[in-house]
Amino acid sequence: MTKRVFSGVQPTGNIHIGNYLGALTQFVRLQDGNECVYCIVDMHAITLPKAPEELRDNILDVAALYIAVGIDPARSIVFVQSDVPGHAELAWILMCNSYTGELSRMTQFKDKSRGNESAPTGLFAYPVLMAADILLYDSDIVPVGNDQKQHIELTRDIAIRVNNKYGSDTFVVPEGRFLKEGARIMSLDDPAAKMSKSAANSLSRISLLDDASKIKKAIMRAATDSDGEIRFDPENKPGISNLLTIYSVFAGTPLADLEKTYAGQGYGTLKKDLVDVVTDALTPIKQSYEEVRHSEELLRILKDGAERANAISEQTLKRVKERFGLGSR
Ligand code: AQP
Repeated sequence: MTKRVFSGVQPTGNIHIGNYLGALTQFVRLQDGNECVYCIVDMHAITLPKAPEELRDNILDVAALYIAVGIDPARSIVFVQSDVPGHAELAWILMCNSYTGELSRMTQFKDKSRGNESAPTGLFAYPVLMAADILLYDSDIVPVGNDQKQHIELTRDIAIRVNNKYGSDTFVVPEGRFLKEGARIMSLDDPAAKMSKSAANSLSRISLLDDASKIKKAIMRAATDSDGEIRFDPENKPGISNLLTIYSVFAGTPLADLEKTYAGQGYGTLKKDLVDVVTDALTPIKQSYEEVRHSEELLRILKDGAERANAISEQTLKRVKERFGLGSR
């Protein structure tokens, strides 16, 4: 039976190779044999302050990058979250079925609110909006990076809780889909932290739209250790292991083969080759992005995607509201 796939990316800056390797490569592959719904989750992007013009640009950048990496709008639904009002509506219903205790345990909330006496309520409720995004489309599979594991578990908990109360077929209970390799690409300047769009140091990441000189600078300056041995050992050698992972996934070369190829060679040689591997992989993506980013076609894709997403969303909300006894009829 055809499965429904749902996932999204926040328009909080340019998509980086962590987003790409952990999530987007899965989005593309899962189009074969599944019904896919891919969202640009702009309402998540305003949980922290964001300039309106920048947000609007970022939304279209993410949409263009979706198409550029190989998401096919003829097969998959591609749309912007705020164009479908059902997300906010279902989020409220789910908020009434989730608890402050479980939300306080979310590590992403703890990280993003650290150092602030008071955080926006939306930042706290972010995982409930994410649960609504997923449950709204009766999604079976949610391809994401490892950092989203806790949020997927919470989504499942909420779905099961509601099903127990209002009927076992109120929601489809989704499953997260995580890759073995690439599910957590680490920051280039600090391999203890994950690569992130919003980290202050732009050399901590490689964005899909970076030019060759930025890619070179970021990789050549990437933090490593001082023992000089090229070995995959994330615990003791996180910097080199991160570079080997990026190399392995982009080139399609097993880690063990890379270890053999580079045995006895310096970190500089590995880094120089990795610059070429990443630059070659990103060049065609950048070209496709340029072709589509300012086209009328992109706006048409998003309009059509919103219509298709709305049609599914309305059906789910009708069912859920009936179960909850909401509305006048
Ligand atoms: N470093 C990463 N390695 C692998 N996968 C990653 N993802 C994020 N970072 C990595 C996955 O990319 C998808 C989209 O992420 P998102 O836009 O929802 O936001 P995020 O997880 O909060 O990612 P960022 O890049 O760190 O954004 P900011 O800085 O805005 O918080 C998700 O599937 C995510 O798991």
